[in-house]
Amino acid sequence: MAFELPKLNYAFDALEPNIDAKTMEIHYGKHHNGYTNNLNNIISGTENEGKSIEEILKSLDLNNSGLRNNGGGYYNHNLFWEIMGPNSGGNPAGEIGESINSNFGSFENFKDEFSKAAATRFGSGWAWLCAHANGKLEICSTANQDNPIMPNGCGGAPILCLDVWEHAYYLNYQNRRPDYINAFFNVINWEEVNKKFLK
Ligand code: MN3
Repeated sequence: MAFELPKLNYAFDALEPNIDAKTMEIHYGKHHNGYTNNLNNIISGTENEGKSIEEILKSLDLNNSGLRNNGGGYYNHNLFWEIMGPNSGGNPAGEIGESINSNFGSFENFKDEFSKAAATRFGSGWAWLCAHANGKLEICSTANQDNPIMPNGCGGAPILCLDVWEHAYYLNYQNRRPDYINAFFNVINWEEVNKKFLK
């Protein structure tokens, strides 16, 4: 079974004005689709064929750059589309809201720390919020298409992520990554993040 580009739960223009339709169309239809196809070609006929993407990435050989970049690209964007949505944003409610308050002091502190991780990631990469088995939340960032479940990651389960590659924002924001990071908070689907947290 080959990996499939997951269906988007909303239209390309659903996240406007925070993320524009053209960026969504290219990001999903070209970039994510490309990672998916490359991943399938790379694992075809290897021991990784038939494994889940999580299994593949947890046991990844970091020297296998093709699998690292495309497997990471596939997994990371799957999560990214899921944790955004229209009519979203605001302050997180439920268990994740309480946990953010107890781990970071307040939602505002969390937002500052997460934004800083995203803004200071040099070049291309991702910012993450991860849940550890003991309930602790951790913010981290990774380069390129690396992620927290790879052998070089923080070891937590990713429940929220932000793509800070230029392809994620350049059409609309050009070099203004901080504006894009701010806008991202308007489209976070906290209900979905809460579901992932409870898992
Ligand atoms: Mn991307």
